[in-house]
This record gives sequence, structure tokens and C-alpha cells, in this order.
Amino acid sequence: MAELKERTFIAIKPDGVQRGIIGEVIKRFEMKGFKLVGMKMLHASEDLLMKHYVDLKDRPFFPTLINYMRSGPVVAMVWEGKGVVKTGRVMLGETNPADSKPGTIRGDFCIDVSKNIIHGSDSVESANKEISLWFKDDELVNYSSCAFSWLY
Ligand code: IDP
Ligand code: MG
Repeated sequence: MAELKERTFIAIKPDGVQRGIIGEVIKRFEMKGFKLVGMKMLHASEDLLMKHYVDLKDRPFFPTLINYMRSGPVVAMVWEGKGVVKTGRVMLGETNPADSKPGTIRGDFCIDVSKNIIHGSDSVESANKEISLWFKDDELVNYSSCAFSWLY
């Protein structure tokens, strides 16, 4: 049963918020069958973003990335379900929207790699790290979904 409790960290970036894509992203994850277990809107601090993107700190686009992520509020979410990390990445599309297929979030709603509207954890290990970075334990909820036995 633990595999059904896998969690991923999804964040709608400032451009996704400004362009009105919050509802569409939530709709896609809900309709797929994943369970929302945490959600908040916030202006991410520089410190939080530096930690979140620490693996990219030596890349030339790092300062631009941090400024972009600080340019407005983001919507941070935790979604739960079987294979949600990998499937979540498939639903997002490729890092560069130009390589993302239609039907994916980045393939459908954005154009440029520097404005790719959404973040999703790339492994279970980074998901766990990112969830504990962005959320306190008591900001995540435990509840049973009435759809559970119709999904699994
Ligand atoms: P991911 O978000 O698909 O996991 P990463 O390689 O982890 O992609 O990069 C993190 C974020 O950094 C991307 O989502 C994008 O916002 C930004 N980024 C990645 N590559 C570039 C680039 O070449 N130019 C500008 N921004 C980039
Ligand atoms: Mg990444």
C-alpha cells in the first residue's frame, strides 16, 4: 500500500499564476485520479529558492531563474498516488516547452524554457526533499478519498 502513498511536489510558477493556469493544472491532476494533500500560495523567498534549485547553482541561467521564481506568487502543492512522481513529469512535458508534446501542460500552455509555468519533482528522493523544504508536517493532510477503490 505504500506505493499508493507516493507523493510529488508540484508548483505553479509566477507566469502560470499570472496567466490563469492554476485551475487547469489542478483539474488535470484531479481528473487523472491523484489526490491533493497540500496546497498554499506564497511569495517564495530567495533562501527557499536557492535551496530548492541548489543543484543548478553553477548553471549560467541560475540568477535569471531565481529572479523569475521571485517575480510573483507561486502555488505549491503536494499530490499523492501510485507513480505520481513519474506520471507527474509526463503530464508536465519536457523542461523546454518546444520539446513538449501537445497534451502535456508545458506542451499546451507555454513556449519558452525560461517561462515554463510549472515545476514537478524529478524523482521520489527529490520529491521528499522538496516537500519537506516547502511544507511543514502539519500543512499536509491525511484523508481518504471516496474515489480510492474506483482507482486501484
Ligand atoms: P525541470 O524543471 O524540467 O526539472 P531543470 O533542468 O531542473 O528542469 O531546470 C529547472 C528550471 O530552470 C526549469 O524548469 C526552467 O524554469 C529553468 N531552466 C532550465 N534550463 C533553462 C535554460 O536553458 N534557460 C533558462 N531557464 C532554464
Ligand atoms: Mg528539475
